[in-house]
Parts: sequence; structure tokens; C-alpha cells
Amino acid sequence: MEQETNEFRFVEKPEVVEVETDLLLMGGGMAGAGAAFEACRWANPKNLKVVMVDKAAVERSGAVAQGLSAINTYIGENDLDDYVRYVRGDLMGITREDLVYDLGRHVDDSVHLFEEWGLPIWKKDDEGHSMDGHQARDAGTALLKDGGTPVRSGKWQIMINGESYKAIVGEVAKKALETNKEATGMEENLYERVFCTRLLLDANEENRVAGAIGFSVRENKVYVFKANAILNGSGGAVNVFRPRSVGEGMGRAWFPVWNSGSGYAMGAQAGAEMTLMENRFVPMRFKDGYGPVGAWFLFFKAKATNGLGEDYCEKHADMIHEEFAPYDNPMGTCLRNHAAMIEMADGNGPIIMHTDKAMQALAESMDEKQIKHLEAEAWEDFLDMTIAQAGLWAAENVEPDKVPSELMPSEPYLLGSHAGCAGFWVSGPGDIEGAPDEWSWGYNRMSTVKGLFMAGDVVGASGHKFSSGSHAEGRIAGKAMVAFCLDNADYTPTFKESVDELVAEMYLPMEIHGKHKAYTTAPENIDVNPNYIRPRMLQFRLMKIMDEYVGGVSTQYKTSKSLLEEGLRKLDVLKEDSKHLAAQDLHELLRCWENYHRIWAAEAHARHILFREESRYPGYYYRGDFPGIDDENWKCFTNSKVNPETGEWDVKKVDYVQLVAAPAPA
Ligand code: SFD
Ligand code: AMP
Repeated sequence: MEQETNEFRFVEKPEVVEVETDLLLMGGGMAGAGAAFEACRWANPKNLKVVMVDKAAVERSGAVAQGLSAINTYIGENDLDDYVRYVRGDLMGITREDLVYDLGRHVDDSVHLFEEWGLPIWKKDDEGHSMDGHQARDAGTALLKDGGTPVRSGKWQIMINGESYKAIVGEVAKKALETNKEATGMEENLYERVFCTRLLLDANEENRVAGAIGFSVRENKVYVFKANAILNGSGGAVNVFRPRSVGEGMGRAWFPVWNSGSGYAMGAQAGAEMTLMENRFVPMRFKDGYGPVGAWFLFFKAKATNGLGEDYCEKHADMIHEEFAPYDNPMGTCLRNHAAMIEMADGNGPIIMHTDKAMQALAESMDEKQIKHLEAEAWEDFLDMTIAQAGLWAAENVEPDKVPSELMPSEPYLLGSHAGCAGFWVSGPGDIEGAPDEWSWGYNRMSTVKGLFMAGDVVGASGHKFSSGSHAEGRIAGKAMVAFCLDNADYTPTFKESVDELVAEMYLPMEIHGKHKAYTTAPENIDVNPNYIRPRMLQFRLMKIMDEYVGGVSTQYKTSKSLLEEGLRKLDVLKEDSKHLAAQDLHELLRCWENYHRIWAAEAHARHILFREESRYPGYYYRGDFPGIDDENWKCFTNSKVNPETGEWDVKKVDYVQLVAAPAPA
């Protein structure tokens, strides 16, 4: 098809607003909020400007929008080396241990701040009984930082009343930005409902970030940000694969559907090196409502079995040990999935979580009032973070203390902060013993592009940060960004690309829609038009390609060289067709760009799976042509980079180095 251009004949030209800042925080999720809090503390006395931009409203943006029921990373009384061992083990042996260690030594401070800011944290009373966050507060128990004992669900997780978690953390971030606005005399430094589409590189300096561009999803305005240092904190990628729920249920997923791989796409396009992009997260979740299982396994002590009542992890423990030792001790997240998937493939489903038995067992030692409280906790676990699951239970007349519920491994998500590690290769802190010199290039969490920092889901090779760790990592990056700005105080950003051309490109889908909509008689609602593709249809195509060729649910997470090559060919055509995306309004323009970003994240994922000739993460994905783990050849990082000039990908192996010793044999 003929290449379309945008001369603004069919769409009104947007107003272009230029914003100059020292630090730009792209994304106000957990990482961005942490960065704002920390960066402003250091930036204010130095008169450095801090600006935040988010596609949504910071109060409820990102993965924590609905709240959470647990903080999954709190080191507390544990040994930091053990945390590194746990992350390494769960991610099948390959992690950047300098990043994980660095995170671990800072994360508790973020949790202490959350409590100080008002987040109710469950505590143990003097007799060792659990109190929820409100009870604990009413009883005047000590804060965590003053020696209060949290209610641990697992070794690393603590329970919270977390419906307002993001609102609390977001409010503090916004307050910090306010102080910076006052200190620097800026008129505005928080841009909400502005969707960033691209990072902009510097005209005079190779491999140097100079700014970012985005558009308002509410007004006809484009924002051009010029910055010295930029934080990419724009989260993971959801709805890249066909979800299990389609039609009316398609908006339902475990991770937030509004995190669309922007961070991966924008960083990759700017030429930042990525690592372990083959990794993905396939969480085992309550079927259809996607309610998380952690609290049920760890706190309520529920058991999951196959449809025959057999504990599938126990059943396959020997086989898994034979094939995957030493990674089976303890059995990590993907291997637990693997055991369930064998049962499902053998026709021994459904997988069942025995909520009823667990609650009945707990109730045995409780009085009436305590039982009522237990029931409330079971519902609140979901009301606090996955409301849809509570809705589904109610709709299906499920009382969790009376009947069990089905579990199901979900469609794959790309992320680097939960039990996954897909993301960018970043500089470490530089002070961790044994870390190779080349793992640190001056500024903590800076990517391989000068001035471009990363935090949260987009950082690779250091999973299991979760919400608290993402906040702490944002703080680490925010502080390093201030140091970077002070060291590069003379820098003046100059863009390589023309802003006019970028604005035209950004609005092209609206021009295309305006130009061709009359071809159909009902242009507002018709998806099919030979001149363009609507974002929804493009998304269906992307999901189908990923599902069928790159190991989605329909192939039971299996793929191979030939499938991947075919999938990549189809992705190429899809990318070509994305130049014909059409948007009838700003909301659809957002959908166009989100899906364009998803294609980039998808491509990185497929290329990495193709490169790694083994099945490193059984239960997340399988290479049918390379089953099993091949430590001799593949116990390494896989790093990739796109040449921003030519768009070519280069993927290579990078040595893995273990920094924390394995525990001495018992
Ligand atoms: O139960 C743009 N998470 C859990 N963490 C925990 O600590 N405990 C839990 O209980 C956890 N569980 C859980 C979790 C998430 C979800 C959705 C559920 C359950 C249902 C994980 C954490 O939430 C996660 O680790 C962090 O939030 C990651 O932080 P970060 O900052 O990397 O991502 P973000 O918070 O999603 O923020 C991203 C921001 O970027 C914005 N954005 N802005 C401008 N332009 C663009 N192009 C943009 N693209 C994105 C977003 O709006 C957002 O603000 S459980 O399962 O284990
Ligand atoms: P989830 O709710 O599944 O996201 O899990 C929350 C936390 O609990 C994460 O840290 C998981 O790794 C951990 N977790 C979940 N299920 C189990 C399990 N069966 N055994 C050990 N840890 C688990």
C-alpha cells in the first residue's frame, strides 16, 4: 500500500508545548513515584527541575492502581544474601546479583516510609496473634521501623490493608513535585494523561538521550520534553499475547491492561541494551478473575491439587529434580507451573485451590468473631487488589470457605519486577564485591544510553522487586539522576529529529481516519476499511501471532525455531501495516500507539526466545526443539540492542557471574 503522510488536512494540528527540565520522570507508577520522592530531596537545594509525565492520573496509575494485599519484598529479619539466593533460584540461576543485592539493602526503607505515610501494615501482637493494619494501629503497636513485627505471609512477604496503597504513595510523589515546583519556580511539573510515544536522541552526541515526546489524551496538545536525564519507569507489557478471556472478558487480565510495553519499546528504539527479554511471567491465578494466589498458598495455607485431588508439585518432584536440579530446591514459580501444566496436558485438570479446606482448618481454633474476620480477610485479599475476582465469586455464588476454586496459568506478561526479569541492561551500584567492572558505568540504573535511566518493571535480570522494590529502585535511580545532572550541568539538549515531523507522525492515525472514513457508510463504528486498520483489529492480529507462534496458551506455551521465524515474519508485516493505523479520536490514538509499543515488546521477546537455544523457564515457555536446560552453553545473559539508525537487532551472550555463594550443604 502507498505510504501515508500527515499534512494535517483531515485533522487539526495540535498545539505543541515545549517543557524544559533537568530530570524527566516518564511514568508515575511505583518506580516513578519513588524517583520523584527521592530526586526532589536532592534536586531542590541544587535548583534542578524535576518533571513527571504519566499517561494516566498518578493517584491510581500503574499496576498498583487497584491496590495490593501484600508487600512482597520486605527483608526485615532475613539475611540479605538469602534474598539474592531466593531471586536467583526462582529465576533459574541467572540474575544480576549486584542489582538484586543493591535493591535488597534499600527496599525496607521504602516500606518504612509507606507505613509512616499511612499505609496500614498487619502486625503481630505480644501473644503472636495477627492483627490487620487497622487493628494494629488502634492497638498502638510499634511501627516496623521501631521494631514492630509484621505479619508475614511468606518469608519475604508482609500483609497490608492496601486498597489505597497507590493513592498514598502517589500523593507523596505529587507533594515532592510540588516542593520542586516551588524551589525552581516552574509553573507546572506534573503532566498527567499525557502518553509518551518516543524518546528523542541528541543531535550532537552519539547515544545520548535528550528528551521525549507525548500527546495529551484529553486535549489537542503535544508535549515535547527537553531533559538532561530521563527515567523510564513506564512498566511492563500486557495484552501482547491473546488473553484467555476474550470478548466481554478481554479487559480482564492479571497485570494491568494499560501497561502496554511502552517502556520496552521506547528504550529499545533509542538503542538501549536489553537483557533476558526471552523471560516472561505466566502467573498461576484464580481462573477468569485472575485473583493472585500468594496469600492463599502462603497465608491461608491452602493446597492446590489436580482434578484427582493429587498435589501436583509433590507428584512431579522427583522428575523435576532429575531434569532441573539444582533449580528445584526450593521449587520456583515456573517449575510449580510446569508441574500443573503436565497435569493439564494429561487431562488431569482442572487445577483446584482448596480454599474451603484451608479456611475450615484455620477456623478450628477460632471463635465466631475470629471466623467472621477470617472470612472478611479472604474477600478483602481480592477486594484490595483484584476486585473482579471478588465480583466473580459473588456472581458464581462461591463462598470460599465452603467450596474450592479453579486455578489456571494465565497468558504471558512481560515484566521485570514480579516473578520475571525481562528488561534493560543497566549499570549497577559499583560497590558490590566481585561484580565485574563492566557491570557499572558510573550512574546506578543508567541504561547503555547516556542519560537514560531505568527502574521497576523495565529493569532486566533482577526480578522479585515487586511494588516495594520498584519504589526503592526508583529512589536509587532518582538520586543517581541528580548526580548525573550535576556532573553534566553544561549540557543543552538538541534533538536529532525534527519536532514537526514527529508531531505529524504522532497524529498520522487521525489524519488517515479523517481521509478515508467516508469510504464506509458507518465510519464511526466500522472496523473494516481497505485503507486502514483500527487499533483493536491490529491488537487482535498481534495477539494471535504471539499466541500461535511465540508460545501462548493455545500451544500450551510451546514454540520452536521454525514457529518463531514464521512469527517474526508476521510481526514484520504487522509493523509495516501499523503505518496504516487509524484513530477516530484521541482515545483511539492512544490505543494506536499502545499497540505499536506492544509490537516492539513482542518482537524483542520473540527474538530472544529464538536466540536462547534451550528451555530455561519451563512452565513459562518451552522450546520444543530444545527441551530442558543447557547450563553448559546457556547459563548466561542474553543481551540485545537495536541500531536506532537502521532498526537492525543484534543479540549476544554476556557472561553470568555469581556473587553470592550457594549455602553450605546441610
Ligand atoms: O499479588 C506511561 N504486584 C505486586 N507487588 C507486591 O509488592 N505485592 C503484591 O501482592 C503484588 N501482586 C500484584 C502486583 C501487581 C498487580 C497488577 C496485581 C497483583 C493484581 C506487582 C507490582 O504492582 C509491580 O511490581 C510494580 O507496580 C511495578 O512498578 P513500575 O513502576 O515498574 O510499574 P507501574 O507501577 O505499573 O507504573 C508504570 C507507570 O507508567 C505509566 N506509563 N506514562 C506515560 N507514557 C507512557 N507511554 C506510559 N506507559 C506507562 C503508567 O500509567 C504507570 O503509572 S501479586 O500478584 O503478587
Ligand atoms: P502471587 O500472589 O502468586 O503473585 O505471589 C505472591 C508472592 O508469593 C510471590 O512472592 C510468590 O513468589 C509467592 N508465592 C506464591 N505462591 C507460592 C507458593 N506456592 N510457594 C512459595 N511462594 C509462593
